[in-house]
Amino acid sequence: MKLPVPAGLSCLLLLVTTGALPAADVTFTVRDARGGPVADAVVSLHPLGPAPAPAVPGEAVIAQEDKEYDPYVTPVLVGTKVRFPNRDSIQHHIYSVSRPKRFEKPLYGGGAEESVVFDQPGVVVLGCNIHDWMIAYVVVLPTPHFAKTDATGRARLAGPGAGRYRLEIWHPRLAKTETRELELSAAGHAPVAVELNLRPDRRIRRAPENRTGGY
Ligand SMILES: [Cu+2]
Repeated sequence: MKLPVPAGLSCLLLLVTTGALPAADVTFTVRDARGGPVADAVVSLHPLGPAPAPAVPGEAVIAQEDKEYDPYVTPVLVGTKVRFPNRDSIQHHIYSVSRPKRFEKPLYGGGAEESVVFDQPGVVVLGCNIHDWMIAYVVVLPTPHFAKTDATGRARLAGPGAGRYRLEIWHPRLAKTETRELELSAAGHAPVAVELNLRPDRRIRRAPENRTGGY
């Protein structure tokens, strides 16, 4: 090799020889048809080979703050408990009519918290009975290998290890989840570039702030 060996590579070689090679990360760049960055896209890897040991679901938080849900999109592993703290001084009323999880958390006030366990895979849309513009998505996945793109359209997924995977890409403005196959080597994968044909943004904008009512 003519080039000097980077410090990271020699470290990698050491790990190979000890058999403790960590799974390499996979990076994604998601753009729309005009080349603009796409935030809030969920990328997930589903093994096509033997099923790995089941992962243990953790917890996630979707706050109600300043009369919005935060975050807008939350990918979780099946079985994850999502907490819904109300950080406003007013009441909200969370509901979902989505098939994977129909539920309702009637009016509860600031400082209070409810929670829901999402036990079926699929996309769950959250609304608020009081504030029409409040919307959030819980993307419930049967795999722990997922990531969400940031404002620059980038996501980094902690590598699940070598093997063949189905890559799924979901976004609120996609008509249908996109899929493709991805073969990961022990060294990971070259950065994956994805272009999405998104539907127009029909998100309801929040009501003006000059209302004098109690909401
Ligand atoms: Cu609300």
